[in-house]
Amino acid sequence: MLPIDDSPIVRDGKSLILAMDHGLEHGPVDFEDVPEKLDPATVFETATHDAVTAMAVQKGIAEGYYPSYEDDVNLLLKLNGTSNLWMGEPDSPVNCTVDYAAELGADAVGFTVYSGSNHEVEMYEEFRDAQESARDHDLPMVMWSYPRGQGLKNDTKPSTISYATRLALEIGADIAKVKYPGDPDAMEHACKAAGDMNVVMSGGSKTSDYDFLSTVEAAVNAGCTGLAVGRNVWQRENPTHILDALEKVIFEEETADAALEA
Ligand code: FBP
Repeated sequence: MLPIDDSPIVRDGKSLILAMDHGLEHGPVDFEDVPEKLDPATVFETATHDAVTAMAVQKGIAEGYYPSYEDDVNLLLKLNGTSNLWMGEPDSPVNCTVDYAAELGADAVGFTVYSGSNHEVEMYEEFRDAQESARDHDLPMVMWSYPRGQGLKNDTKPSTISYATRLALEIGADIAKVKYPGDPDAMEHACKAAGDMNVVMSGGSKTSDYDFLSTVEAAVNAGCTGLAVGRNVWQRENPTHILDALEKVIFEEETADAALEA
């Protein structure tokens, strides 16, 4: 872990990463209720909101759309990613090198690691290469730390999430992105297990404004330095409204109630 407070993807020690790699990870099904969002430019527009410190996308989306937004959006280039069509043990092929991410203008790189999968050994080796190359380019490494695989029956239980944050620190991530373990005490323990490394909560499938913001509030109070979110923002009719509220909860440390009243 290196100090990353000066990175553009961190503001006042916090991050709000807008993720849109779902077309690869889940397929176009995630855009069914918001068909206009199939056009990646619409989500880049959302990412120009002041609260968003970076947008996480795959290489092809960055190539096609980032040039029009490079003055207004910080790019977090996701280096690996897999489709939902793959039915084997969790794995995630490397689709982009750090060199090419840097060429595309990335401010940070992202990498999924499925610890516990039968493919863990290869994934750690791929992560090592990417992490060391990211160091050469002075790019922060955001790790989607998702323990998963046939040996793990429950991938959000407290001991799994604290293991996820700790192993991310150990293998050289600068920010770990993890699922919420269900309660604030478990989240607090997971943040402590990460030492001084930043931990951001993963957004998950769409819920109500209040449920979503209260979970974010709980995560921030527990020590999370922000959020990496996709569906809970761009699947909404009005992403600006939820981003206004997230800005209050994450950066101004307001309650979910206060943020929604404004
Ligand atoms: P969401 O906030 O929509 O859950 O997005 C976060 C994210 O990590 C995306 O980057 C990724 O596409 C997706 O979740 C993967 O989710 P999962 O592997 O749990 O289906």
